[in-house]
Amino acid sequence: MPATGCTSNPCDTKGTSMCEEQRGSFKCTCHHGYTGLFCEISISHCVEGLCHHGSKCVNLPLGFVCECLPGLQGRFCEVNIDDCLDKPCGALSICKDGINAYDCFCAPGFVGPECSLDINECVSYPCKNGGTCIDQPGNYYCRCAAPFKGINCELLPCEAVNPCDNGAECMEEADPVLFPLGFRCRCRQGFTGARCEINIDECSSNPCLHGFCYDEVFAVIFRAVVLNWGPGHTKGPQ
Ligand SMILES: [Ca+2]
Ligand SMILES: [Ca+2]
Repeated sequence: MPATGCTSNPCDTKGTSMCEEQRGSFKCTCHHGYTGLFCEISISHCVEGLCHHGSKCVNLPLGFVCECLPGLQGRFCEVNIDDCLDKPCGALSICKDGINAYDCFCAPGFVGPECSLDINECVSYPCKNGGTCIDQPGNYYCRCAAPFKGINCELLPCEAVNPCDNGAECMEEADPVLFPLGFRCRCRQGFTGARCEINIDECSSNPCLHGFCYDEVFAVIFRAVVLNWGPGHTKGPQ
């Protein structure tokens, strides 16, 4: 039986602002956000995907509100709060931001969910030839026994970095008293010093009698400039 008049309260109480009598019938005047003959239909402002990242959309008579999941903010929950801001993975490791979460990609030498655990590399005895292993954050250090060198004390002195200058030959020496560094340098002609780093000045003895002396790299070379060529003068070697 159709409703007649407003006396039977035909209009939806939530969506209706006023009921008008209309000659044996009625007219429901709706609040904003409601429609239908009885103002019983709520107009939905929420459409699929309006609130980001799966946050809940709550329909209101005059609009909507997004109830953001943790880690999100903004009117549409579109802002992903940076969970890596406080460097939870440590300064050396890489932090990848998630939603109210983060993933850590640990730098070499560290493990754990937040890369806070230092690997003790010394348990695998990386130092060779009697070297002492010292564990360090994210790394380790080998204190080598003489004469070995290298990151893992795996090299003889001459194998590490040639310690002799000017093309000198490096020779391993086993006597730790005479050669505490474990090597000596056999210098090329014209050089001296423990590492052959000194270029001998062959001109210092003034070998050129009547000319200029040029100190060169490998030998004494006399370049005499004969000023007075004649009897009584000796021509120097050229
Ligand atoms: Ca985040
Ligand atoms: Ca370590």
